[in-house]
Amino acid sequence: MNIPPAFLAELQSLLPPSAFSLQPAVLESYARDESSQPAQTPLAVVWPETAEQVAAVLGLCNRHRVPVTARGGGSSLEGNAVPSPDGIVLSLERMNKILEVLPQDFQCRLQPGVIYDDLNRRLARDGLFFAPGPSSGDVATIGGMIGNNAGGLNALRYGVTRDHVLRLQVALADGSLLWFGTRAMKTSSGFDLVRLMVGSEGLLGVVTEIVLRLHGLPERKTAMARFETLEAAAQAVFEIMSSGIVPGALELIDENSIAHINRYKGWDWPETPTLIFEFHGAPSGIAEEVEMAREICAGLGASYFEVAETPARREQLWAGRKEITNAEKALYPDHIMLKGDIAVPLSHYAAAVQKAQALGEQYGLAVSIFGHAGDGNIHWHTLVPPSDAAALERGEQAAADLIRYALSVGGTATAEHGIGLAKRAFLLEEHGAAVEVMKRIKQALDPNGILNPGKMFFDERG
Ligand code: LAC
Ligand code: ZN
Repeated sequence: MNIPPAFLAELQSLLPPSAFSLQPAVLESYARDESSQPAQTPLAVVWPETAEQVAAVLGLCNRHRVPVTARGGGSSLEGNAVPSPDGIVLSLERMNKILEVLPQDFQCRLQPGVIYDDLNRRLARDGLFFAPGPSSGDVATIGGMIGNNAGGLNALRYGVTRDHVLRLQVALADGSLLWFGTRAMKTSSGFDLVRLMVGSEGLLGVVTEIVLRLHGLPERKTAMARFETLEAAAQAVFEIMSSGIVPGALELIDENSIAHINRYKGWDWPETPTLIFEFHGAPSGIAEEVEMAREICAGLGASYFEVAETPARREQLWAGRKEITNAEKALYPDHIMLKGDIAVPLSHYAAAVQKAQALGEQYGLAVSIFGHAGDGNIHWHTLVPPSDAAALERGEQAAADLIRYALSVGGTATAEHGIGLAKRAFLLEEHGAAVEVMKRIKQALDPNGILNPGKMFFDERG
């Protein structure tokens, strides 16, 4: 479909020519995200620079019933940022200013297109950080993290994105622009519209300004332990979390994930189940926690326990962990990546890891298992060649089985990557009749269904 002429004429009168493009090569570069979901070429890409422009573009789309998909860094993994059919992309990447840092309030105010790592480089000057720690922090924007309620490596101790958002300025589908929330550290005033927006995947409005809650940068120590079996590593996670330690990070990486890291980086880490820890706090507390973790790991037969003694070694351990998905994509560029991003209550974690492994065997698939173990969050990946229809079907079935297992023990189908296109089948399974309440909220805020239609719910117009 071509862009409707009346819509284009109004867009041209609303924005300067530098703020949008219809060029095929540009449109093509916004047609996908980091998932294996099919690309969808948008009718136009728009780069607003102010909140008022965002609101005006939404109002225009609403009048012309043109779907609009808001986009941050495009690092989403479930098709969340793939444009809706016959729609435009609203890229927030030019709204990338940190407007204010308020060290005494442990807060900052910023635009949605600020990249996670850029924000933390600036905040470090004031001894602060925004904690969640997505692996894609070099690309992910704060607006995109809010859209998907992103987690990450440090969510275990500090909470996910949702736990850090105090105030949001939001453009609604009707073109209005308003503020939700408060800068106070607590409130019991009214419905929590901030939390409603966080994780709404661009279906309820577009965030144009943000006030975040920050933490002081802690002292930290990174450690690594290697185990003979995945079962022992998973049990160590459970015992460490049960011991009362609250690590800054506690990550599990299976032998297949390590093999991918090695091939991608040219490293030779032993290919055996591994945990990476970060301990945060006062130096004396950290030393005690390191020893407790060392003992627990030894009790479970860990063959190796290393405390990273230099910043370079610490960086290396985390670089390996953060690049697992990039490594898989680089090593298997033409393959389809099927994923589970489940989380389960902690008491089910060790069993869930075993289930994830067993499903690979049962379906004859090479799987990699890693993730934010302390959160009970498992990333399960399998890569299949697109030409192998049978493997694709087995992969989809195995991923679905894992998700259904997570749901059966009180867990979730998507811990931190959102529903997007890929996990729509599980919304109803997870929430039942509550999905009707979600749809009523969607209907109230976006009656014409222009905001990222086709995502989250199966029905084309939300
Ligand atoms: C990670 C992404 C896949 O944790 O969430 O690396
Ligand atoms: Zn993750």
